[in-house]
Amino acid sequence: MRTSRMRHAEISGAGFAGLTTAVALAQRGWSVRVHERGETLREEGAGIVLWQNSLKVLDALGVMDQLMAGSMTPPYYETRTQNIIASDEAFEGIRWRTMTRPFLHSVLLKAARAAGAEIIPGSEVASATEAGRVTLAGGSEFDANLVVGADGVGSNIRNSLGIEYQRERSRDGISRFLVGRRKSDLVAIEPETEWDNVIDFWNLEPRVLRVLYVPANDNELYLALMAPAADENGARVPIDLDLWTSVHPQLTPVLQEVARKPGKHYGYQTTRLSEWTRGRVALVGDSAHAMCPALAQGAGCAMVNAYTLAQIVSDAPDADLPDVLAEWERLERPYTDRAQSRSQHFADTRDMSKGGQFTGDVNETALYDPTDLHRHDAVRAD
Ligand code: FAD
Ligand code: 5PR
Repeated sequence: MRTSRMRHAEISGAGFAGLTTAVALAQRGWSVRVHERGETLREEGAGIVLWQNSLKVLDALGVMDQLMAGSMTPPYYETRTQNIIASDEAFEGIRWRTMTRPFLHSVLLKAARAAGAEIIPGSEVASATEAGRVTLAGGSEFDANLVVGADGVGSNIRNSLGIEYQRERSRDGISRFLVGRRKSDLVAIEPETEWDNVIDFWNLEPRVLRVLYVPANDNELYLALMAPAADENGARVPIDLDLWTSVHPQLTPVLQEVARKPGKHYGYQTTRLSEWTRGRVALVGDSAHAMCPALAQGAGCAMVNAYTLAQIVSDAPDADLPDVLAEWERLERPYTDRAQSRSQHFADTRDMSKGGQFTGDVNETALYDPTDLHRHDAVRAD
């Protein structure tokens, strides 16, 4: 129930960014309405990896038990180049989970509803003003204390406010599939590799055709097939089965299942905005910071920023909200900027094929704890 003292948020987009914002705000006493352009509330797409930074958010939202029940932590994250093991990473001290995207979406959707958020499918937001008014494609208008543009890389909210951005495209792209695990169909690979691992199969010579093999739960397997966008056969969906099995024969049974599926080859891109906030509007997720998938942190950063946004606005009086949003960007954005740059670097150089990439500053994003109230003490003191 909305009371006069309750602050109200209008959110555009029920993806991972919008739903995380909705849960975190509603749990802090906001009235929340989420507009989702799609006619149904579900997540397209295949699998996802979450690291400690976003798992801390899910802990704080109180959904970790549910998440654990439908996700897994593979024993190793292995990199193979031309079928020779380049590294085997167990991530001592860093939590990580693999799962399907529809599963993560269902966990967040349920939590948003339980927290009292109203979620409206088939509702497209056309524009927003810095004073906090959103206009739907059908013409209805709503006023809010806070407007959140969680409407993805093509963000209407961002574009209607005239926020400028640069976009960089990378040469490679990826097609993503969910198939059955079928572990017993896969021949043992040498030396002694378990099919429960994440295995990043890089093939660079004579042609760049990479398969990222990610077990998502007991029954489902996420496969990401990477090829340069300019390679017509490599990037084709449905896939060219003969081509992919000639390079990755040990994956034949799962590639046969992939070959029966429709899909789309996605180009990588990085977008950098002049600002993430304008007046009472904040952008979060791919609308603000689309990144290459190399670090598997696009959704992770989206969830972290959604959570810290909800936290900072809830702690501040309404009159200060525009300033508080600017402060949120000042404090949180540098971490995301660095994640974008590192991810783009790996995408541009294909250096992940060397293995051993998860060291030193590369792990900054994964190790970031958005629930630590002292995390910015040094920055604030500046
Ligand atoms: P989106 O998921 O795009 O959601 C936006 C939502 O808004 C959609 O539901 C859309 O229908 C809705 N919408 C759009 N416009 C409007 C409108 N005008 N009105 C109302 N609703 C609207 N990240 C990870 O953390 N780990 C990974 O392993 C990982 N793997 C990836 C692999 C690939 C190949 C790619 C391309 C990305 C990967 N990412 C990964 C990144 C991750 O998918 C995205 O960063 C994340 O999904 C962004 O979430 P979002 O909610 O900001 O945007
Ligand atoms: N990690 C993950 C992923 O899905 C991709 C990459 C890395 C989990 C691609 O989809 O390097 O592109 C990558």
